[in-house]
Amino acid sequence: MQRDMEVLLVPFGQGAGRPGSEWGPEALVKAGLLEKLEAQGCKVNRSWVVPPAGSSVSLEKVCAGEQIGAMKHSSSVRGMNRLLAQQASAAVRRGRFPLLIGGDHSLAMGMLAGISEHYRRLGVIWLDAHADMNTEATSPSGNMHGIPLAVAMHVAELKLADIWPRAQSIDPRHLALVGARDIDPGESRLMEDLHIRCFSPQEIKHRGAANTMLEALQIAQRGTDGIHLSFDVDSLDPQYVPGTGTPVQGGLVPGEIAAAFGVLRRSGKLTSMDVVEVNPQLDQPDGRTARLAAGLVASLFNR
Ligand code: 5AB
Ligand code: MN
Ligand code: MN
Ligand code: MN
Repeated sequence: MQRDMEVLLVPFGQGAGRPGSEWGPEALVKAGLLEKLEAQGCKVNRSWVVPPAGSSVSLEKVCAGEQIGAMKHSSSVRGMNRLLAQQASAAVRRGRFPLLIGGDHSLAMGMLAGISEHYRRLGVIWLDAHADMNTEATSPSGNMHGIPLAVAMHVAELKLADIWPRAQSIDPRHLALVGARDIDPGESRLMEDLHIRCFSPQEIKHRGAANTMLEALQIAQRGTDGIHLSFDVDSLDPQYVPGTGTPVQGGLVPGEIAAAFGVLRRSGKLTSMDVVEVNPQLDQPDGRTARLAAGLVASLFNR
C-alpha cells in the first residue's frame, strides 16, 4: 500500500439525519489516528477540507445551488463534495493515498468523483450496515448519506451526478457490499437489477471474515485499476460503536473487521479509503467508538 498519505479531514455532517458526525475528524485525531499511522511508517500529510476561510456566510450559502428534490441539505452536501473531489483528485495526482476522515457518508461522493478521475475503472468495497444506494425517489428519509452509491453508479437522477462525468461511473460489477443488513425496498430492487454482490453479516459469520473479504476483493480487483474501501463504522455491531447515528443490530465484531482488514493489508491493493459516520456526541464519554475505529484503520497499514 502507498504509505505517502493525504489525510483529508472533513468536519461535515449535514448528509446525516442527526447532528454530530461533523465532530468525527476531531475525535479520530484525538484518538491518535494520525500518530498510529505514523507509527506504521506512513507519511501523513493532513489537510482540513472546509469552505473558503473568512467567510461569514453559512455553508448553505457558500455552496448555494439548486436543491435536489426532497433531499435535505442537498446544496451544501453538493458544495462540500465538489471541494472534496478537487482535493481527492489532487492527492492522487501527487501520488498519495487519499484517506477521508469524515464526517457523514455523503462525503464518499466527493471522494469517488475525485479519485475516479484517475482510476477510470475503480473497484469499490463498501463496508456498511446499509446499502447506501437510495435515489431521491426511494429515500425514506431524505438524508444524503443514504444515496452515495446510487450517485456513484449514475442511477440516480441527481444534479450531483451532472457534475460528475458518466465516464467515471462506478461499475456495479466492481462493487461489493460487506456487512449490509438494513436494506430499503428500492435499494433491494436496484441490487437485484444490477446483480450487486452483498455479503450479509450472517454469511460473514458463517464463512469467516477473511474468506468473505477475499471474495469481495476479487470482485473489486477483477478488471479494475484501483480499489477504494469505504468504511462506515456502523458496519460494526452497536455494542462496540455506540457513537454512530444509524446503528443496526446484528453487526460485525471488531475481530471480524480486523481479520477482513488483514486480507486487504496483505493484498497491498487499496488505493484510497473513507472512514465515516463516527458521531462523538452519541459516543460514551471514553470515546470508545473513535478509538476502536482509529485502531482498526491503522491496522490496515501494519508492516
Ligand atoms: B449510512 C436509510 N437507508 O436512506 C436512508 O449511515 C439509512 O451512511 C441510511 O449508511 C444510512 O435513510 C446511511 C434508512
Ligand atoms: Mn453508510
Ligand atoms: Mn451505514
Ligand atoms: Mn450512519
